[in-house]
Amino acid sequence: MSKSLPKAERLNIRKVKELLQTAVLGRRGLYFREVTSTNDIAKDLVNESKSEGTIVFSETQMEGRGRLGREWLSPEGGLWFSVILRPKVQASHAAKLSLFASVAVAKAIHRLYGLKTDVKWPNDVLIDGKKICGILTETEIKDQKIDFAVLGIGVNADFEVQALPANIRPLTTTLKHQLRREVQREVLLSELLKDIESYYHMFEKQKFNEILEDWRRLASFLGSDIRVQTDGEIVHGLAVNIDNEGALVVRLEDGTMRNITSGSIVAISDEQHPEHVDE
Ligand code: BT5
Repeated sequence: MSKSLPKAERLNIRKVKELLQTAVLGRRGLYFREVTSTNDIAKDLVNESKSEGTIVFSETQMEGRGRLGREWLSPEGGLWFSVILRPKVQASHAAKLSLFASVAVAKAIHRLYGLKTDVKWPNDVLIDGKKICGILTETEIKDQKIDFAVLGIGVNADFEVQALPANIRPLTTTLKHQLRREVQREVLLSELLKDIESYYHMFEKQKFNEILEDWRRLASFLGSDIRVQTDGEIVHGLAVNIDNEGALVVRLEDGTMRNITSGSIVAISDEQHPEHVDE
């Protein structure tokens, strides 16, 4: 349990501060040994002055959340944190928050460890087809603009896959497992914040095409046959692209196109049809 976590295994906040290269993100942070969900704590802080960029970090979460009410398991050694953002951007762009966050995480992990990372619509980062990171973005909309967003980021960092239940292990990986060594979470967190901040600047400046292009480059499932669970049905077809709003575009077997705004990809075939991917 986190209460007995030895000091050497806790996140070293002083080291994170030394390593931090951001202007705003993570300059103010709250550290916990155990919380329900870092997103919940972050949401309570939103209305404090200068909340933008505040991060909430916890060694474990007792009620870590995924999307659509799903559970997010958060053993010790992970990087479980939330970032408060207050972009003055139209609500219609909110879906791009998770997209840019997943690109930032994928790039930082690749740069730090040389591992090949992919993104999977709408909010996952994968290594070898297995989930290394999940993102839960929660937004509040006011007057058709984003009032605040809480980016909840979970990276399976410095623990073994065996710390997770057997049923999700086949679809999951951790950095410790991939690298066969311990991971310095302080370094990882500061690099993640750097990349998230630079993509956040792009988002604020409405450079959406650049964000979407970077996302597409990392989305190796585009061009594959996929199955998507959405609104009580499974959609089967070819993953063609994401549209400018961040919806997944699937070509169905009868040739019609379907833009899916909410759902989860539940299967990706190994066979690629790259000629079908829109450039
Ligand atoms: C996500 O949901 O992937 C979003 C996860 C966001 C977690 C962060 S941690 C900090 C912040 N605080 C929170 O409470 N949440 C955020 P989704 O796409 O719905 O995926 C959830 C599914 O992933 C579950 O149903 C499991 O099958 C699987 N899963 C659960 N824990 C996992 C883990 N640690 N690693 C990989 N897969 C996991």
